[in-house]
Amino acid sequence: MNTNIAEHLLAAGDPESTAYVDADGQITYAGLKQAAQAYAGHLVDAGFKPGSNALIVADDSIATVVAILGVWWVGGVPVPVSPMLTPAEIEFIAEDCSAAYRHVEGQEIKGGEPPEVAVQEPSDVVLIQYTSGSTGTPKGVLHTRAGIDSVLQGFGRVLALTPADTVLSTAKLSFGYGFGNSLLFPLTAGARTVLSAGPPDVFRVGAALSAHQPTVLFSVPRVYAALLERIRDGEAPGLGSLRLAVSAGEHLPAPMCGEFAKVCSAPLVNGLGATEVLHIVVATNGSRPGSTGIPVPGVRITVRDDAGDAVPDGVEGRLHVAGGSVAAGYLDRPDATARTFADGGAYTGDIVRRAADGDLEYVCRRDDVINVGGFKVSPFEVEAAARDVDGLAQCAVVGARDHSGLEQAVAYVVPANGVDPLALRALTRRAFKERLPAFKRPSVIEIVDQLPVTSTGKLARFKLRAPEVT
Ligand code: 3SK
Repeated sequence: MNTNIAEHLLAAGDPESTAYVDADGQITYAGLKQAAQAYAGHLVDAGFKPGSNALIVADDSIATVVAILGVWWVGGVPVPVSPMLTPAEIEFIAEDCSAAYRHVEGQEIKGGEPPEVAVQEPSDVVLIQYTSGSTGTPKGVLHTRAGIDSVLQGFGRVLALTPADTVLSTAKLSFGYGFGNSLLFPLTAGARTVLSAGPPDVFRVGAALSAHQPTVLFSVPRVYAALLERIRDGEAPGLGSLRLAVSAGEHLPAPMCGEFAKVCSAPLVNGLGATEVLHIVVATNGSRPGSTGIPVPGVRITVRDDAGDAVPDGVEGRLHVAGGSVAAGYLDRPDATARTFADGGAYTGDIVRRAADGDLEYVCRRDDVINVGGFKVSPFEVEAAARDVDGLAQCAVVGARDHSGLEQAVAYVVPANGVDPLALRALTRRAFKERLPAFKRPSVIEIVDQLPVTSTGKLARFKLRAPEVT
């Protein structure tokens, strides 16, 4: 096995086979290797040193994959970041990881002379992925070379991709789920991957399905819900080419899984993952409505109480993951690292229950984080964006389930005395638009007279979460 992860991934595919397709064209495995080596040469010319971090702020494209592989080739650490984040968020991350180089969207690369491939040891940190916790301050998750191998031997074996597969992921490379889907797994298998830039709306996904006939689709429940709605409306988006569909990022409601099985012969595998454990660590064996699945190879799961002790089957508790894909911790965050990476593994922040047969059932998040289509949103960050809106007395943001069982961010807003509720709603919406990236903005703003409180006078978020959003 090659020690350098880029060399390892680039060695897998048939040199003449197509590795990637994007809106501008396609590239073979041989072409990808050449482009990554040339990018690596450019990095050396630019003074980039092995072990340094390179921020990659770009949507999915062949150029983005080339940049990631080029950084790896010279022993650097790619830090993929979504271009959907605000400039302030991107600056924060650049500083936080002391980025020595930035690759940005549309950047013209003058390839340099191909340099020597760098050695990467199993314990070397080779990838930093940022995740927002309940506070909204992004934390860099440190993944090792060995961690990547573990995930390839873990969920990679469940997928069993082959060179005959064409992969399409609606989750982007800048998110943990998409990084595995569109880069780690298909390259290792020598498969062909379709990269689609722009928001992963159902029409774009439908068009990509029809145009590229993928055999494997990775997506999130809300995109599957939209695809099912189109099918119900008689607008078939072409699921016929699929041999496998994977749903992760957020909880998959049981009826949706059941409905998918009726319209598509491919199984819909439900997976649970987290950036802290690199990718999916629990997955169903085929379509199993209501189930979150069993551990993937190499992963040990326990359900624990607040003290870290295992709870009996049938009792809900914190999901604890142990195995090789557990990250080395957060970058420069010793306290958060100690809280999350504890007891010989990592806590994902999910509450689950295990049945006697080992099957896990998802219950909820343990913290206040809102999961909107796989994007983890801090309610406090959203509330802060509304804080100085004129005429706003109080604001609380929670996740509430809609009619299809998917979580939406809902802002409850209390007007100050005498303020027109409609005008306040418009002002609040504008503040969210100006200050937050689209995926963090509440889809509903409810005007209420007051916010519910507990007996000790604290905000009772659980009372706001209960109603269904229509
Ligand atoms: O759901 C997530 O947050 C996730 C993160 C990384 C990799 C895979 C998944 C599903």
